[in-house]
Amino acid sequence: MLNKISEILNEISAYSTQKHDELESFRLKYLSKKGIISELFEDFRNIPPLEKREIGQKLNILKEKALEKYNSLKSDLPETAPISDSSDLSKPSFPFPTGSRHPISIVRKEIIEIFNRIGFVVSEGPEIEDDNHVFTKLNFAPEHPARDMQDTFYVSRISAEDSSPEDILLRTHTSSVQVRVMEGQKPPIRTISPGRVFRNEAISARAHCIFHQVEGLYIDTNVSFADLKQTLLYFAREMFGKDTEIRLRPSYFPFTEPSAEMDVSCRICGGKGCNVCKYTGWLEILGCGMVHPNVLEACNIDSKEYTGFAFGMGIERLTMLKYRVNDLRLYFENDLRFLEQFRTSF
Ligand code: 2U9
Repeated sequence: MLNKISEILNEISAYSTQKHDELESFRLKYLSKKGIISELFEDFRNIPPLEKREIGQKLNILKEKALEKYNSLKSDLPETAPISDSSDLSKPSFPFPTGSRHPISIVRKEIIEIFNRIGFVVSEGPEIEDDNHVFTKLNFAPEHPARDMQDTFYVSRISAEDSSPEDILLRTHTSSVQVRVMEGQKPPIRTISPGRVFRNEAISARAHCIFHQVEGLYIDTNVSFADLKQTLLYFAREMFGKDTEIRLRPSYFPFTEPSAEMDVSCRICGGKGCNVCKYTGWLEILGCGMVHPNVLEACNIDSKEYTGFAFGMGIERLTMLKYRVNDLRLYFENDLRFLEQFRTSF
């Protein structure tokens, strides 16, 4: 027993570590209830009485030395990150801030879904266009003011004086997309074209040089003004509520004849008159009409066999009416205080 004790004493005095887990192994090996020193104390019971005194003293010294060693190594251990009592590692992490949809995207999606339900399919086309698809085939006279540099952004213009079908420009409406659909497809055609358009306007609360439109086109045999009216009544009621009324006022566009502008009953005052509808009870939301025969013919569609209706609306204006936004510039400024107000589930 005495030999064993001195052997263990040597082991302990030679031992060194700077690692937490190794020191814990040291404690378990020598100092725990099932450790070597406890075992020796167990064996001590069977020692003959005459030897007990000496062996007992040595055993106590061994235990003291082991404890001393353990405490001094522990105090020299490097610091580790404390695990605070309050930290709960099963807690969910901080929520990541998620974005929200832009109000223009929300309203564009709503318009598309309404027309999808009655068979209109989305068509898209280039933002950089030629004069032919934006103006000439849409029955704009050669000297029409919309072609003017003051209204249209030209990328390249062949003649300084006159416009040419090859002039390259930023589209001023998405009707150009529908001209391309008509060129490549035979009726029946039922399509809507959402997209960005560009007009050389001074930026203000009510106008911007970039904005978004949805234009619609329906061409088939026997399409009448009554079809146009009923389609737009359906749209207005889906968009603004089932009690909404519409009215059509005569208007003029080069690409439609007859042409009209459509108002919806003001949903803020229910038609009684308020400052939003300027005390008229009505809000203008879109332009429309029967496709001009010249447009059909320019796109190789026989205007004696086919007729069609078309309509166009500005998404910014519809979004202003729906969410009561009073300054168009808010849509382009990316101010989170504005954008975060439009939370949707899609
Ligand atoms: C083809 C033929 C005709 C589309 C139409 C309007 C009337 C209209 C404006 C509303 C506000 C544009 O954003 S806005 O400035 N649009 O009033 N658009 S009819 O007519 C077409 C389209 C395609 C081939």
